[in-house]
Amino acid sequence: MTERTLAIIKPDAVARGVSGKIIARIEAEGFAIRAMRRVALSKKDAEGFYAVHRERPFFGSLTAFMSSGPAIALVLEAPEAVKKWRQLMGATDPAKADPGTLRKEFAESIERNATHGSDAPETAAYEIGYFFAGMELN
Ligand code: 3AN
Repeated sequence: MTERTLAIIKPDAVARGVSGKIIARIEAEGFAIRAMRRVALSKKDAEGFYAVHRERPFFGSLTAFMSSGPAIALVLEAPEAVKKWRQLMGATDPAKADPGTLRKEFAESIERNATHGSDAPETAAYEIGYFFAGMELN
C-alpha cells in the first residue's frame, strides 16, 4: 500500500552542498516527491518538532543544530515509505550505518546525521502536518 513519510535534509547536509545528491538518491530509489520546501527553523520550531525527545540529554544541542541553518523538508511517497526511507537513511549513528546508506555517505556524527525520517506512519502524519498544509499535498 502506498504510504507517505516526512524526510528532512538537515542543516549539515544543506551547508555542505550535498542536498542535490540526496534528492537524486531519493528519486533513484523510486520515491515520489509529493512536496518539498526549504525551511529555516527557529529554535522554537525545532523544539516543537522534536518534542518527544524533550527529556533526552541531547535535546538542547539537537534543537540548536536543527535551527542553525536552512534545511529541506520533503514528503516522500512509496509503498512502505516509512520503512523504505529509514532503510535508505541507515542507522542514526553513521559509524553503525550500512555501506550504501545516506548516513554512511553523508553524516558527520550521531547528531549531525544528514537526514531525518519519520519512525512510524502515525508519526509521519503528525510530522507532515507540521511542515505542509493539505493543499500543498494534492
Ligand atoms: P532517528 O533520526 O534515526 O530516528 P532518533 O529519533 O533516536 O533517531 O533521534 C532523533 C535525532 O536526535 C537524531 N536524528 C540525531 O540527530 C539526534 N540524536 C539521537 N541520538 C543522539 C545522541 N546520542 N547524541 C546526540 N544526538 C542524538
